[in-house]
Amino acid sequence: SSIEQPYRTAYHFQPPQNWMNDPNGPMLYKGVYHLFYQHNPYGPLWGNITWAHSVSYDLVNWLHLPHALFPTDPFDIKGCFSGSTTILSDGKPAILYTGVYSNDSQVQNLALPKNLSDPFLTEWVKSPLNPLMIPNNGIDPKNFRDPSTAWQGPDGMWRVILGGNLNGQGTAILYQSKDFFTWTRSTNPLHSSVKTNMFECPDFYPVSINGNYGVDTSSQDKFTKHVLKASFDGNDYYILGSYTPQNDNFSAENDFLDSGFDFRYDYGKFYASKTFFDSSKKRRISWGWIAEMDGDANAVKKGWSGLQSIPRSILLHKTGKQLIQWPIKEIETLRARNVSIQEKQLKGGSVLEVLGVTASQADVEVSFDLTNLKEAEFIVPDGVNPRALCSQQTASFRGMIGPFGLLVLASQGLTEQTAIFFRIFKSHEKYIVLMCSDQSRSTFRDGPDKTTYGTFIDIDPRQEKITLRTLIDHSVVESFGGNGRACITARVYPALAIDNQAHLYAFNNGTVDLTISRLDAWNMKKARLVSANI
Ligand code: DQQ
Repeated sequence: SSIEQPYRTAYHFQPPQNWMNDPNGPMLYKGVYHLFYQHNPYGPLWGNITWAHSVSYDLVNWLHLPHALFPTDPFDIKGCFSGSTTILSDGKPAILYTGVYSNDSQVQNLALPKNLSDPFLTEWVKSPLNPLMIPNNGIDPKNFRDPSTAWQGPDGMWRVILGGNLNGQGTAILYQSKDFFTWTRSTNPLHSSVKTNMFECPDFYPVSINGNYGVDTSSQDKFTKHVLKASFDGNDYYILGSYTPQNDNFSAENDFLDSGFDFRYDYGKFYASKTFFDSSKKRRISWGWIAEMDGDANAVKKGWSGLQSIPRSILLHKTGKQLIQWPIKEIETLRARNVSIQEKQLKGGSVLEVLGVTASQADVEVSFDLTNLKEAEFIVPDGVNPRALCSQQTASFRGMIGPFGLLVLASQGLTEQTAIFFRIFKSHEKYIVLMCSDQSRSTFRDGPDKTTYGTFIDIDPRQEKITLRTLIDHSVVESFGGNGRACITARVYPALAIDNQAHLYAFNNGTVDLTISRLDAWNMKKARLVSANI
């Protein structure tokens, strides 16, 4: 079956078949992790949007349950769109989700567990009071969706945001409620942006300043900043700021995409993500949807579409200026045989094969030591688009310091390869680190989108090593550069480099030599994803 399904993943979350998009309502409830997701039960393309439901004890192995919400009522007949869960004051969970009327008008609805003594909360009941929020006063009825997890202010009132088009601006619309049933729209939205006319799947939560732990959405902790994430133009962008619950003022440090502030959870293929607070391990975890890039006809052929990212822990970086993300610890339980390389020189223009690992299903960590920074090429980074720079200067474009990094899902002889690499430049007073994920040679097939991705990372290479962690899983490559300061996820569809025909290399296509201070690669075991027999 792996020959017929070379792109099916081994340790990423996937439904047994058919279409999946946004993660919905992730939560931990009484020791069980829940993940709901946007799903088409009847086919591999978007449609018939239903909330599918899976549960786990470790966020790695999953049990697929019967679907939780079907589009069967007038207030959701055209789809049960995205939404979130909130653990209410009495400890009971509630779903807020978007329903679409037959005329495409969008509203927000509530659903509650049917039986709280069912440990998996299999059945959900839509509230007889639905819909609870309807588009009014300047809101475009077709762009009013995706309620966030709600949070409680010091006054005991619940707050929730949803994404909307308000007078042509992307807006995080704010609602308040005493009892979670009756919701009143606040006069002022939490945030509006002229950079887009719509926010999808907004998320709003505190992150601890100088703390190595996550914070509950309703926390009154003073040593926090707030993150506002919004999905638009195919990316998940975030901004930081300070939030005052007394007047619901979110004072953002900048707007989305202000010059110098292109902050994204991921600079590759990653969308409509959602976080939740894991109270058992005091961490905030994000899930994101990783779509296909191989066209509808091939999705129909293989019978499925869409992955979820490996769940990531999210923290504020010690500079306070950006977030850092890292694959949850539990994923390491899948690590099998380990190959390790230490203090190995990688001469300019050389390639080193990492042998002894199943390179189609692996976890790789590498750190590079650069000694001769003086040779770095000069660049004036202002106004330079890092993604465009990565597509011009691909992995085969010889530089001074770099490109160096990994060649993953590579075929024998390197006809096919996905290159994740760095280049170091110098500008007037500092060094500039560029991270790229180059898919241009990922397959010799013509169909797939082979867009190259890239970003600058705020690292001083004089102070620290350049590190890369890459999770490789058949048709997805998730890379974490600079200890989680920049993430790039890519979908790839190799024709040769599949299963045990895949190879892994470290490479240095710069002129200056460097040293691999350490490289560890692990075969990854298959996660158990099974369907409940109900
Ligand atoms: N997907 C959902 C919407 C959301 C969009 C529909 C984002 O609720 O805005 O499947 O991918």
